[in-house]
Amino acid sequence: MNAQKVLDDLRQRFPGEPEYHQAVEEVLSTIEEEYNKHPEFDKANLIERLCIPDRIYTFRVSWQDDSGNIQTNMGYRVQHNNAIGPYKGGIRFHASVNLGILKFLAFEQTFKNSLTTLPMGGAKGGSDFSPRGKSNAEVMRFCQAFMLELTRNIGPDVDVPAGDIGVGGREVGYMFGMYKKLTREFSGVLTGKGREFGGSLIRPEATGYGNVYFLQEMLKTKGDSVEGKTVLISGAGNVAQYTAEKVLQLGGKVLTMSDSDGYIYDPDGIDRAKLDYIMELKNIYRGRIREYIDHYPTAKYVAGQKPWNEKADIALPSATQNEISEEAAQALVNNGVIAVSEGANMPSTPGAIRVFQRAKILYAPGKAANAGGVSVSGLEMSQNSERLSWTAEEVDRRLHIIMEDIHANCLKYGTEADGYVNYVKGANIAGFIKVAKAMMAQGIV
Ligand code: NDP
Ligand code: 2IT
Repeated sequence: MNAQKVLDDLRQRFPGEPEYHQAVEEVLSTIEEEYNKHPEFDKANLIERLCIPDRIYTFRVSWQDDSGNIQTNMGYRVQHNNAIGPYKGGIRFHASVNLGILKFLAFEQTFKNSLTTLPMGGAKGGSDFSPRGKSNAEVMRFCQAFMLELTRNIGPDVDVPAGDIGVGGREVGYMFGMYKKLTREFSGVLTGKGREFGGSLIRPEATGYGNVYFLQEMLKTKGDSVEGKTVLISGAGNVAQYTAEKVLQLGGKVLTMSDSDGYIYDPDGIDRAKLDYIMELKNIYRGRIREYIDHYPTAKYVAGQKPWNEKADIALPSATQNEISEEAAQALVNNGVIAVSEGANMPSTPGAIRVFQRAKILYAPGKAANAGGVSVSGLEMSQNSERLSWTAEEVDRRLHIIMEDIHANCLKYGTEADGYVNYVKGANIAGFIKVAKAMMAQGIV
């Protein structure tokens, strides 16, 4: 394959989807050499079949708001690839959602899920509906209307959705309820369910914990650890919260958290009590991060900015895609950052990645570092299948092993001649090889 040619062709066939093109470009540029070692791949046009989703469902979602108005949103499910297992991936509810963003996420998910060592294909879905500012009743009606359509396209052995931005335990619960009502079947069709109805222990914590376990593995290669390190975290949602929790448990100091309006910087560190406050603020009251400084006035709130200009040892972006620009990456490097590990999906722009790699700092892409979330989703599927539930210790132990395994695979395929580990290359090649072999074995389908 000629990566540039494939990419030009995809850009032409699918215009107006910059995030999808960005994700594909990153993967193709790193797997090209490995791919071309296998002429049989090209003969089977594996690359196009791997880049273009198996199928995409698009539907209108109509629902009634509390004032009696009828609202419409768009709903999508991108089933990208099921060569190694049922389609699997989250659902995102956010005003910014469009098909190109979901195609990038489903593409990334395919490689990520391959890395987890578990049998899961890649998918992503969502809607341009934003739960922000909506009542519980409105969120429930929307989730029900969304599931009314999606039901036909998913199933415990077909496609198993979960949460992502704007979709947490509350939304998964409402969607699960509607699926159950429509199909009269109690099955493990969604992951991230409540503990009382098949949810796995440690699933809420898994993405954040997993990212910090991955960070620990990277630091270990330098004989270093999280203890005593200062840490910048972006976001204040599910991933950010449990990332902060694990950093604190390991003796790190969390300086920042954020939302789409701005960030807070606490020079004394966000300790356990302060994190409890943030969890209550975000998860129960659904408040804004700026409210933090009303409670902790020694902290500052910076409106309209991201935290990357602050000085710290480690950065853990945990909000959204393209949240670290090339300039922000340069600021982090100038301030002496030693490691960047991505809790979010594709938070670093291509320019930012180049800055990190040129500076030869430890840099882990989301498809490796945030794979803990979907890994525990896979473990939730296993528990649902055997109608048993494992202890928190057991799930955490397995999560730990999976993150170590992903790290080892990155080293295997990403270590360069001078010893620098290119985790992007390592993750992409390791994820690719497994899917490619499965696709080759299954013929042209
Ligand atoms: P949440 O909805 O719980 O939290 C998202 C956080 O990011 C909020 O603080 C939100 O702020 C902020 N945010 C969202 N969109 C934007 C934006 N466009 N600009 C700036 N800030 C934004 O989502 P999660 O914590 O679940 O997801 C965070 C990231 O982690 C995403 O990239 C997701 O794809 C990824 N991820 C999630 C996994 C999971 O299991 N949940 C697994 C693997 C990756 P605000 O409230 O202002 O919108
Ligand atoms: O991006 C992700 O890996 C997720 N949002 C979690 C997907 C899942 O199926 O648990």
